[in-house]
Amino acid sequence: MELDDITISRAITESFLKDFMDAMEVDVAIVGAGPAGMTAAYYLAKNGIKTVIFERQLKIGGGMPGGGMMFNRIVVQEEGKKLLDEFGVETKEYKTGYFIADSLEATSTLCSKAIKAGARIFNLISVEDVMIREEDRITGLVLNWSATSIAGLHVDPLTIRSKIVIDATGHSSEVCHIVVNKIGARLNTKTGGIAGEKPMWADVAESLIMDNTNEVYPGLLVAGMAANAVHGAPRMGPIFGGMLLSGKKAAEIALDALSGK
Ligand code: 48F
Repeated sequence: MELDDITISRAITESFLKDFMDAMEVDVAIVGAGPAGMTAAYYLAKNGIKTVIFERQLKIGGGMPGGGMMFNRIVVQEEGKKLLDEFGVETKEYKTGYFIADSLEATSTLCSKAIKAGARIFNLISVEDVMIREEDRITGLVLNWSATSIAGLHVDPLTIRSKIVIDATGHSSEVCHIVVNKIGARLNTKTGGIAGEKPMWADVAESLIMDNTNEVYPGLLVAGMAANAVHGAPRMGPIFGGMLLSGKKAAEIALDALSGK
């Protein structure tokens, strides 16, 4: 068979645009394809929820593939290991209660599980704003190609509608910052603002993250490191159980909200 370059170009363009158009009205839009965002996407999609992730970078995984200081391994505790077992990621016990996994296997498996469950991941797209409608509810996201801001181009964005948004942007908790900075909103945190993350303390950080995974503003949930950053809890470094469990919890909160519970 003789290959036609234009057919290849048409296949890519048509297929991408079909999926992108479909992503313009979703149940849950997740910002950030790190471990928390991809775990949330997996559990949502598995439950039949129309889910999309927008990721700024070319690569997926956020801080996971880099492991600890570029040593591409992650550590999880017993609870996190259970999720890695469910995903089919191999772990080895290092010492009692400390399990080690290959960060590339964990990242690629999570991504594959989320996509195969039905979630769509769009990389190279940055969320630069939110859409707010009646009753001050977050109702969607404003997107632009990451390349436009990298190149400093003045290009207007496009918008998608979503019943629920999850801020899974990690340390920067960017969606929450947009909401606070642009509309001076009070978040569902102790201070009403973004408390900011505290210095590294894995034990405390991992124990607080589940409580910190919540709805911080109508229609806006926080998951992963963004949850600790917004609520003023410590960072935890290369232990990833909390990221996975927080992503799962965010999915459960969204599922309850979508079913009217
Ligand atoms: O940072 P990230 O991995 O967040 P996470 O899922 O996990 C945190 C850990 O990696 C680690 C840690 C705990 O062990 O402390 O840092 O909470 O992934 C966040 C993703 O969000 C993307 C960013 O590129 C990264 O891949 N992101 C951030 N802001 C935006 C964004 C944005 N405005 N639009 C699109 N993507």
